[in-house]
Amino acid sequence: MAEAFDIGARAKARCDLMGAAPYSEAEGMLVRRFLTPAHKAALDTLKFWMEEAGLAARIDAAGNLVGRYEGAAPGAPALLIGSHIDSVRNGGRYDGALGVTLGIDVVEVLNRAGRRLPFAVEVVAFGDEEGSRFPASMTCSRAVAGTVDVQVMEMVDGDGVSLAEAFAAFGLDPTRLEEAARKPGEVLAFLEAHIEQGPVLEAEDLALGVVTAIAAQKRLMVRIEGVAGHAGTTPMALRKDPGPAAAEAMLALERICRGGCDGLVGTVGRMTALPGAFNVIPGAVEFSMDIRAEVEATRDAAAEAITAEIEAIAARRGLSASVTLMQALAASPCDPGLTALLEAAVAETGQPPRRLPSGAGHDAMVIADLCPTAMLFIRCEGGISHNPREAVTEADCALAARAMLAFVERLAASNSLQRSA
Ligand code: HGY
Ligand code: MN
Ligand code: MN
Repeated sequence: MAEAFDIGARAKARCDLMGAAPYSEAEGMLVRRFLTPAHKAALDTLKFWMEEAGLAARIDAAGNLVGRYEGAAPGAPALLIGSHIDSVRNGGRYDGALGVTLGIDVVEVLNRAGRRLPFAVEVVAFGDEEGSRFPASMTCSRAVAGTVDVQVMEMVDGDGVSLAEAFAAFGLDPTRLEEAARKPGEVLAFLEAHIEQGPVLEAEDLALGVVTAIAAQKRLMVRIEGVAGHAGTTPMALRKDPGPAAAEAMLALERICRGGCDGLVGTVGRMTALPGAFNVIPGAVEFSMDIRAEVEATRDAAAEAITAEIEAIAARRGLSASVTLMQALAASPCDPGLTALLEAAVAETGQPPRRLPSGAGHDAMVIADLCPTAMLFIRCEGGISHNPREAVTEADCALAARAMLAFVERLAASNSLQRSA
């Protein structure tokens, strides 16, 4: 097939370009949160690249950028290819974005060859996967899957701006969120390419991996309340200080997860002492807990155990505590038929098709409610992610794009999906 650009390498270069202003909200680091000017800049540029590649691009009702490349017959169901375009604070350039730019490369190769498939291909840049602005994550893929609750519009960001207000400021109608939902018959399958964000592929000297399943996750917010007081005059024995209670709770979470199975992990990624001053004993401490495991029952048992421990710690110290569930995402197995196609596609690039589970969450776990999914992992340096040191090679990105193209062709040649439908 004729190619007049460096497939994969160009996708990487595009992520590099989007790693700085105006595609980032902050100088010297990448922060691209949902519905910010940096998000808008990324959508404008991606839309330009999509149109250049032969996709007809639109912003859907949830703020996702969707580019469509028609199949042999107009209006055919679509293979969705994509990932998210938002980032965590001081994140890496490839987490999410690479899955979008690779999708554009794949379509451009098809388009330049005049290749039309028995299905349409749509490249999607989901707006919010990380939940780095509002407390819940994957709002945009949930909207596409038709599983989002319109109450999300009431969530507020750190500045007190509601999701509804952010939608309106971005030029979107918050009352129309549900219109982003796709009908099952419109969508054939979803393919997400993503950096591994872990060290397995590098350790085995492999460029690509095929994901078997995505781990279940829960997000909880904890608030421990005591009595604010003067840091100099209140003797240690007479304090009601939630700070040390929060420290005990963190240690308890670590102990519970270290002793667990099924890839159980627990993280306190955000902690705030209120009101927050050198010379004030905090009146309250709030912190987040992110708990994941490949098996939902294991995750849930850990969440119950830490909740009971936090209540006991607070009671012993004369404090009060509340644990609020912010979000629960079910474990998501990838589709066996598509996974087999993806394995064959990876093998076609000369890479052994290594299967592995994903501890990270991905849009695919939510889109699985809409259609069968497959996920391709790309090796990243040192397994490092959610960090500006995230790195991939051009050669690995080129292999990923070729595996994606091979997958598309194998899907076109196969009628296994229709048979199993
Ligand atoms: O949190 C996650 O696993 C993903 O990176 N959003
Ligand atoms: Mn991420
Ligand atoms: Mn990601």
